[in-house]
Amino acid sequence: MQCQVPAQPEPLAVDFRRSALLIIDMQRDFLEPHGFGAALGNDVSLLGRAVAPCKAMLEGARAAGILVLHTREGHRPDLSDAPKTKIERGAPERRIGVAGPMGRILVRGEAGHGIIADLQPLPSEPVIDKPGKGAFYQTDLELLLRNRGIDTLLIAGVTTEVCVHSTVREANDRGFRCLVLGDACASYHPEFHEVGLRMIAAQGAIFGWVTTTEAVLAALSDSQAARPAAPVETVAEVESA
Ligand code: TIU
Repeated sequence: MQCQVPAQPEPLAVDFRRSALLIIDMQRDFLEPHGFGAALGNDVSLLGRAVAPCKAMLEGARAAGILVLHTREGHRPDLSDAPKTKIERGAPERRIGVAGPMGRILVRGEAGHGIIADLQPLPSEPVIDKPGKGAFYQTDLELLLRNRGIDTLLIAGVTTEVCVHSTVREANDRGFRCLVLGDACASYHPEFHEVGLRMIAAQGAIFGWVTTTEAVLAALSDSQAARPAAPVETVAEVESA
């Protein structure tokens, strides 16, 4: 059933049965002190504002039976999947692979690479480990979505102008409709967050649509209320069975 979700630049008709929630890189390395985000010189506390909206959307999606996928940016312990140009960025003592307070920075299996406690994936929810900023680059995300008949992505996570943007652009080019939950995304640079969201919705939704968690949850609730009740067997049908 199609449901209108208020959004920029215009309302979007969404069929929640063909939609998935994609939560991008809500990892300790980006949100907590001493991880990769901090190593790059950022104030990681600025990302905290996205946690409550992400959690509300996660709970709403789970309750409605919407497919939820999580992504994590990070690399193999031997860093063989990390381009030299990515490793060599930033101060030498705080680069990818270097030991930090939460383990080796942005390395799979280390504490900092994990998803924050508030948004822990359920065992049934796919976790996409990605070596790049975009979630489609060198991952099986597209295969998982196509096999489930998904055509619309509800997108949340960090950071707005980096991994969220890269993923929205990749998804848009692959024919997925992206509905970005602006309040469930965040950036170390509030101005980049604002402009990043505007860039997505500009030019008649050049990359996608931008909305709020509240608007999606309200539309989801409406769509469930409007769902036709299961057919009730008549007495005649029961007796003839
Ligand atoms: N630095 C920054 O803003 N972001 C990243 O490096 N990765 C993600 O956005 N996940």
